[in-house]
Amino acid sequence: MSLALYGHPFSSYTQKVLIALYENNTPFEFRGIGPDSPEHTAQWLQRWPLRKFPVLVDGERNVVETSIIIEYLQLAHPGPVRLLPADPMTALDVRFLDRFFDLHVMTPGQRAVDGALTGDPARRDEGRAFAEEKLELAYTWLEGHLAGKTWAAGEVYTMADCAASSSLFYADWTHRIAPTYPVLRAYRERLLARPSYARAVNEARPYRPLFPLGAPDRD
Ligand SMILES: N[C@@H](CCC(=O)N[C@@H](CS)C(=O)NCC(=O)O)C(=O)O
Repeated sequence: MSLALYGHPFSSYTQKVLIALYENNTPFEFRGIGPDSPEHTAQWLQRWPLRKFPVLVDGERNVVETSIIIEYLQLAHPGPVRLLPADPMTALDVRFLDRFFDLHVMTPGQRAVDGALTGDPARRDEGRAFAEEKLELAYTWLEGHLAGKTWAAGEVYTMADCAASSSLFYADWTHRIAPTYPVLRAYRERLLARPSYARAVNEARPYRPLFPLGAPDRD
């Protein structure tokens, strides 16, 4: 059964799933959502009226929510890289960390982006202030958690690192990870050097002018 992914190359959650697909070299068709392909937008909305992307399509089946998509890929289209460990307790740690990056890094970052997208300076400032406060809490916790680890859950690359990649990428653009967090900065660099994520970042490069807070000249 052939796979298709509806999403946008510059979207953080789309990238989270692209990383999982690239890690295992899983064949799929990318169906970009945007003004250049209104047919994809219409199909996406029909498949998932809650208007969130990405959406994975496997034959007749629509799979939504990035963590579920990654777990689905491992169940239905497994490859050599296991993103969910076989040991249930280790898998629980991975799921917790995946939730951490989505809820405590991606969500505040999105709030800043959404505020800026309104075009209202007051909402832009409010979104940014919210993000800065929440991201500082997350950065502080991660600095301690990541000490002595290569990847989020230890020595093995997992789904948590897929979630970390794009959330920390855009979080740093929104509220810079200060030099006082050397462990977290080094982890972000390792994520960026991973070929699966480097590929996703390069594919999204042409869209950087879309970042409403202004894309910095790095990464
Ligand atoms: N919890 C969802 C979040 C998906 C999400 O927020 N996607 C963004 C794109 S990065 C989106 O659909 N934005 C459009 C909107 O919120 O209207 C997941 O993990 O798939």
